[in-house]
Amino acid sequence: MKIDSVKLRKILDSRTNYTVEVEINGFSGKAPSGASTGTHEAKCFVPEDLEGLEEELQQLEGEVLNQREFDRRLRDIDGSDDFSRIGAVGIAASLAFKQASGFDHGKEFPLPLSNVIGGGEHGGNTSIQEFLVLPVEAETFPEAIEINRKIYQDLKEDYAHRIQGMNDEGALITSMDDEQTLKALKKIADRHGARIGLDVAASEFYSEGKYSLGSLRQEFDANEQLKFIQHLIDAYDLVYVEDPFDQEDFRMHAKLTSQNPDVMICGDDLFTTSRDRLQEGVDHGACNSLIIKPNQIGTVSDTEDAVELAEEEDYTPVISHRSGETCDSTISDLALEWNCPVIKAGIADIRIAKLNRLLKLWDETEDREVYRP
Ligand code: 2PG
Ligand code: MG
Repeated sequence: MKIDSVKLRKILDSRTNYTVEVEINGFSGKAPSGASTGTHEAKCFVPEDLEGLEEELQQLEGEVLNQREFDRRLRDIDGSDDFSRIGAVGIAASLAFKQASGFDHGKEFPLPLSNVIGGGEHGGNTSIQEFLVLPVEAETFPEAIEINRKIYQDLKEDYAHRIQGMNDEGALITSMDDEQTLKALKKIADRHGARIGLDVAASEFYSEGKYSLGSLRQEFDANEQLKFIQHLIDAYDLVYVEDPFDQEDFRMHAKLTSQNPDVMICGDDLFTTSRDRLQEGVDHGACNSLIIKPNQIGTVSDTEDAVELAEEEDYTPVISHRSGETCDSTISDLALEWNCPVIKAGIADIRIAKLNRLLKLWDETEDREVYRP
């Protein structure tokens, strides 16, 4: 694709922090940001000299490049391994380039995995970061959205007396602890034929060999944490567990995976959308699923490399928003292009941009189907 124009600007994100928008040939890409970030993630900050960087990127005007070549040039301009010079400009530019060059949509739609109650780094009283629902019985994408919407609405009605607000991802903050939350959610999820998932985000409460679950007043070593997670899987029939252990602990992730071959055990902070980290996971037998976040690795083509390895190794790719978001919905298009069976994108606030994009694509696609686990 020929690059005719490049523009950069500072815009607001869902946390009222600044982030970066890049426009290429009039197509926009906006950088999201994480709160519970993995140590191996690409850097994602707003660089001070945006005007200077705009001039640098405008040097590319007139060139004809494909996505991989463009992403390579971004890395050359940045000059570091992890975008520590140009920060959020990298992913915003890469997404804008993808938007400008277009998508090759498939026909299999992802199931929405929706965060309905939250805690941890995103705000809330539970130690576990996200209590998610997966509408496993949905036969269409709109039906899947309807199930998750009803669960969220039912929670608001049935537990009105326990709800204290909404967190960074639009998930409900309640006065319940982790197990009370699971009990409450199980009742409602069962009513709608959905199953429950968790993003434990365990690195956020791990230090020096101990997992400190403040809300349950418990401190576990790695084996006790394994027992605790196994208890939650069994007691609440969990379908999905993300980051149950520290981000460097491939071995414990492997143990849990071998104990639960039918549960999606997913690595987020563990893999950081890196093909190399995923390969390490494959070698250890750690997890059978991975989170796909383009800004975690820094470009669209590096993200695609991780998706490709996931496909080869039979790991389920779960494409995902960040807790700091914009109305950019590129991940919805990428989910269809890359056949991701699941999209983790919240159910409320600005996150609806991604869901509404998929509703529109559903409407416009013939012979479409939604993923059935
Ligand atoms: C996660 C994400 C998105 P953050 O941990 O999976 O839910 O949160 O963007 O804060 O890393
Ligand atoms: Mg996570």
